[in-house]
Amino acid sequence: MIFVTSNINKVREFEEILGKKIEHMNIDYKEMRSDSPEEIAKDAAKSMAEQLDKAVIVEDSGLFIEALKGFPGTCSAYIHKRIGLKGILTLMKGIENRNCSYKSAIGYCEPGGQPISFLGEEKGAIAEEIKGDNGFGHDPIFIPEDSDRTYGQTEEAEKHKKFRRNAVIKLKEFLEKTGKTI
Ligand code: ITT
Repeated sequence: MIFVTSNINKVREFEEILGKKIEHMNIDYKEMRSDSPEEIAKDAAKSMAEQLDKAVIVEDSGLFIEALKGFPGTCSAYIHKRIGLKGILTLMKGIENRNCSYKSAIGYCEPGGQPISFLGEEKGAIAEEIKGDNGFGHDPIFIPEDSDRTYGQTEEAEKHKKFRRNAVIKLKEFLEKTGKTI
């Protein structure tokens, strides 16, 4: 089984949650267009499983901001590269409703099989300014529910992120139930 991703931070977080090293391949695969991270993860898992002729896991994640009707959502990586954290804060200037959620969808597929997905979600708020340099991506502007600090301000942020942990735990339980190992 192989984790296909171009994002080494995701590999580190999966390994932290699973407590073991996992095999990964750095492939920047094409993503279908959809508002659903689960749909994207399933589609990518299926095409990579056929291409590599191996059981594959992929992960599609993103930040969904309520006041921006779910933007940047499944376009999070693209938007992050283009306008960065400052761009998101500019879009959110003067907006009182800072509610958002982070989603992580893991897609799993075996060659010739049907893809399945596991979703992890976590509610939070968009910070007023960029804070901290732990973690990666949107961590310096994401304040998890019941906290007043961003994940950027949280030491060993990877140990605390519920959205990725919940998705990885669901995958792990599925694999254990079906007698497979990661
Ligand atoms: P893949 O090759 O696995 O697709 P990617 O980085 O392009 O890598 P996504 O398409 O899932 O991944 O994009 C999600 C983006 O959301 C990612 O580029 C980061 O900017 C951000 N992101 C993902 N996980 C995050 C996390 O735990 N904390 C903060 N930001 C995160």
